Amino acid sequence: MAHDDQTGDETAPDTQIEHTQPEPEVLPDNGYRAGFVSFVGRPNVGKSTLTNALVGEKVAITSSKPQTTRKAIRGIVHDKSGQLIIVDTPGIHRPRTLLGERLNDLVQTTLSDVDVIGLCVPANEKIGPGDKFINEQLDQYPRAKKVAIVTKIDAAPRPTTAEQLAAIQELRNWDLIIPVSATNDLQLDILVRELLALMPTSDAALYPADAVTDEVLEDRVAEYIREASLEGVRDELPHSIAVTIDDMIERDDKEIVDIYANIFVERDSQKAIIIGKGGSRLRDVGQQARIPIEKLVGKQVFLSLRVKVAKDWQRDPKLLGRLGF
Ligand SMILES: Nc1nc2c(ncn2[C@@H]2O[C@H](COP(=O)(O)OP(=O)(O)O)[C@@H](O)[C@H]2O)c(=O)[nH]1
Ligand SMILES: [Mg+2]
Repeated sequence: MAHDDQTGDETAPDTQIEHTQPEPEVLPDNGYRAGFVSFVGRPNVGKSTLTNALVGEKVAITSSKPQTTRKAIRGIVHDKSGQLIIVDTPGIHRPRTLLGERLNDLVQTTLSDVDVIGLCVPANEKIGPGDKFINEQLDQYPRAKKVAIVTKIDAAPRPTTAEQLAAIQELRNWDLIIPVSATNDLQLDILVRELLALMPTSDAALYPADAVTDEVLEDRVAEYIREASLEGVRDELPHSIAVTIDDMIERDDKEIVDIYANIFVERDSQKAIIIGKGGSRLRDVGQQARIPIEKLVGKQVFLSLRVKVAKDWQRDPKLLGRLGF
């Protein structure tokens, strides 16, 4: 209707054209910076938690289980002086399955492209062979600036953090060494400022001002379900879980979204564990997952979860493809 109102007004067409042009977020040459950073480090050092804390929204799922992160997920941090795109990767590890190999390839490609690599080492654990191995791998990416991030400083007494900072300094000639806590919001603003300072200057933002990730809605929903299903499972089972979404349908009244999802495991015995006695475990998974999903879609959600067996999918090229790897 607005369009009709404006017909006959001679100034209208020009005004309209101007409004459809994307407005440059900032002018060039004022020091605006934008670029990519990837956090690396052993499992459980807090890479995904840090990503979420900096983005201000849960874009990467976290858990104490290994291999929680399986994709390169981009989280976007907006600042008036620039834009930081964080690529959360599965991490560098020794591959044991075809899935493991694919994940390693993904990490390789990601790290070859980023502007900054941040090696995360927790304040409360001594630097070990695992940290040193990953640090040595970073020589393969000469293009990226290297930053050392001492994480979880809330969990260590000050002298311990100080010792860790000194120890990490011995590993290489870092562009920056910084202690932080993602859970207690310690020094995160400084981390953003310092990382931005290491980014290339840019004429404009790389992502729209309201974007927090480039992940599509369905993938984020699938990840929330996988996160809930990792809760309380042990041993090899976390590796065997994959989640796909068949459908997301808004009901006619627009109040409720029906989501149909599959939880894939590799063996019948695992299927029984996921479902639990009389379906009790699966119900818990659904309830847990619904909380972040409803927050994300902004509506009430009805979640239909089916557990299926895809035999040895981690080693099967065809199944890997079907499950999105
Ligand atoms: N005390 C404390 N715990 C943290 C912090 N960051 C992460 N964690 C915990 O460390 C565990 C692993 O975190 P996650 O981000 O999944 O590690 P990732 O495997 O490196 O991505 C989780 O249980 C987190 O809650 C932090 O700043 N302080
Ligand atoms: Mg992670």
